[in-house]
Amino acid sequence: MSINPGGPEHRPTAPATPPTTTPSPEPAQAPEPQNPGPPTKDRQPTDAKDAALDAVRAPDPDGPLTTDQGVRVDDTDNSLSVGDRGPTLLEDFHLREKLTHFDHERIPERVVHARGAGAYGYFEAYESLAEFTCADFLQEAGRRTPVFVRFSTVQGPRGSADTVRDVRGFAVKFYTRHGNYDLVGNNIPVFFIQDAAKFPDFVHAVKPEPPNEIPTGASAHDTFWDFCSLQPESTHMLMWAMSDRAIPRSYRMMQGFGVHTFRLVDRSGRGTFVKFHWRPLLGVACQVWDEAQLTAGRDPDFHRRDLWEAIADGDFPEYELGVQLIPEEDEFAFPFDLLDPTKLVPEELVPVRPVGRMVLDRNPQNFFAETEQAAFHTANIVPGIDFTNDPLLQGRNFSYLDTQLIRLGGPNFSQLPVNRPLAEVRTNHRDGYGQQQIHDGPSYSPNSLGGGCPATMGGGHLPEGVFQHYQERIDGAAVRRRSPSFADHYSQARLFWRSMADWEQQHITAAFAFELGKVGSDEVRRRMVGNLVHVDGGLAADVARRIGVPEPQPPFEDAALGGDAGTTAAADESSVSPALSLENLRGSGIRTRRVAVLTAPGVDGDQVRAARDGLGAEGATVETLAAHGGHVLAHDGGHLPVDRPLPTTASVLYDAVVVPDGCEPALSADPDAVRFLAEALRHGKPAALLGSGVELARAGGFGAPDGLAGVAVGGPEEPAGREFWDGFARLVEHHRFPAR
Ligand code: HDE
Repeated sequence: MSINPGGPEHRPTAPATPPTTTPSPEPAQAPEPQNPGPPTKDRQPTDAKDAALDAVRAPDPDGPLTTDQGVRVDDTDNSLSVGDRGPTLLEDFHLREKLTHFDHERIPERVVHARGAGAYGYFEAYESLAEFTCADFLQEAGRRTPVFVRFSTVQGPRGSADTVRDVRGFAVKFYTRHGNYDLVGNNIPVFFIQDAAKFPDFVHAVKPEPPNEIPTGASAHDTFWDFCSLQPESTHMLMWAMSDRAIPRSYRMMQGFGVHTFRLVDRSGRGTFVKFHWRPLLGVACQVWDEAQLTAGRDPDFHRRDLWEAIADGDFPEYELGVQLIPEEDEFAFPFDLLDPTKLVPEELVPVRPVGRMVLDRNPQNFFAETEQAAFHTANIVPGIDFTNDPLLQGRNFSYLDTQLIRLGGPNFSQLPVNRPLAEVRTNHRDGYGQQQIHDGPSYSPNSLGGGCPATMGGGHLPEGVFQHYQERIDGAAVRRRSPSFADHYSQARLFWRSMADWEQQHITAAFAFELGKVGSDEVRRRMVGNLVHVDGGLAADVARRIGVPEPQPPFEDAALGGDAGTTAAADESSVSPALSLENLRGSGIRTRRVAVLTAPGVDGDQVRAARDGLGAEGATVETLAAHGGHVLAHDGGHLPVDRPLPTTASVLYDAVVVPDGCEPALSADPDAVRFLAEALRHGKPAALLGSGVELARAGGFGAPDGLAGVAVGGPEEPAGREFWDGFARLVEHHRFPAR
């Protein structure tokens, strides 16, 4: 047997800090997680939010059909007409109600982040962060707070494919005892623009082009690159968007970031700057570009399905929340502005401190009611958390409320079950579309009638749980201009580039070449190459060559941007940030990795069983594929159950492949099987080839498969015992061998 692990050594992520005490008996507390599967009317609620939702869950109707008014219906299949072949009568109120309701079933999709998937779960604090914040969910080790999370793509409409090259949204709603807190982040720690005023321009540029609404779910088109080439502040984010971060393997395997610098505020009103990070326990894993494109065709719901199935199977996705804490007195200690959302704080300068974990343990019951109607808002903050003057964040604080008004049809969307806080709500707001509450008493303040007005707590020492804005001293003239401290657009783009492994740099170069290769305007392509010169001359030259525009020549001056516009000498040009490389973000173990075993009549049944047992014992999902469904006849006369017929699936839906002995010449004669393995090998996936299994690789054009990184070759005699599968599991753990 030979196992060629290739690539640098695996580095596991740091273990999560375990909670030090037991959960507190708070009302918003969740009992021990269990796999509830899709909710049923009989199961116990998993936490306080789940229990609250129970009150509005409509069970599968059991009993006679009625109208909206509760009138029992005699027939819902035939409309009321004059005779058998005559016109339909207007008095058929059931028909009219049925059609009217149907006609109004759609609401506007989100203007960005329209495509998404949601899940419930809980956040559990590791320790008290009371030294820095009075936020309820961070006060006590073990305290659990229910959450709802929505992951999304940005550019495509609701029905677009999951695996497009795009930023992913990572929005978390914490139902805390002091009200709802929304952390509306992305899987990339910086953004394309610095000021909210540019957001409509940016989105108009990246969305499909107006005349023909093309392309769907893609940024590889003229208007996007036109905008970016003229807006150098987008360069750092472009480096991330062209990296494999923009084609995640799964929502369960991507990081999340709050992006902006926020503020934690303690009981005494003292502020500390904070950057939020989510880190997936399974490690960060991405697809390769060809794989992502093929997946979009084979299973456009790839990420949505993956999340749903993992939760339904009890493999609850888990993420660790980390914070970078920056004392207020260090506000100006960095060579960039903390308020600039195109910059990150390198982890080597300010380490990420783990403060808790989030577990997603419950699928929604109804996509529309819960995931589609979930309304996130950056201004939903709670005591202990506050904003900064990041101009992008300030604009978001207006935009999210505004967008819900049109999307959810009025001001009462907070009363929708998924949005309803667990904390008590008592306001003087009244009326409006879709009002769900029957209010009593006066709705103004102050009042002396009725039960008196809801109390406020202004001034002096505030009791726990009352929000008071951070008292920042602000003094200045009203100006319309970008702060000079935001002018450096390239130092961190260069830092990112320098921090990438060779294969990551190759993928970034190829992605720029792909995207710009699809741009029709020669001027835009040249200008963009000119922009990349400021990141790396070699990158710019490589891209230029591939897309057929003149290569920039050293000393890499860019006329369009005026020399080295926007760079500063302040940044250390030799530093790297290892934390940015995917090499250092791999997970450990193979839990939930999908492994395909290709079989044909005559297959060595012992090897198939050994693969299933060996990899399955480590938590992988192992599936047996054959040309047809049912069973496949093994060499020993046994019948092996087939999980999926080959024509219904594809290698892009798996993480690794096993080809046992005994399947030749059948497999090599089957184009689906040949393609399956060849594609997996091209995409850098681990493969185990046993005995004649190597023939299938040869049939796919891989002449010497045993020399390939990530390929384990075993002899025919080998029923492939523990040692072999342990070794192969380590290859699967490595996930991809992109240098292949
Ligand atoms: Fe958003 N963004 N955004 N955004 N955003 C929306 O709100 C907006 C920005 C993000 O799963 C919209 O409810 C402006 C940064 C996520 O429901 C809208 C600006 C980051 C989601 C909106 C930004 C995000 C949205 C559309 C610049 C990462 C999906 C529907 C000033 C930190 C939330 C909606 C969900 C959604 C506006 C920039 C993340 C229109 C004006 C930066 C994850 O309000």
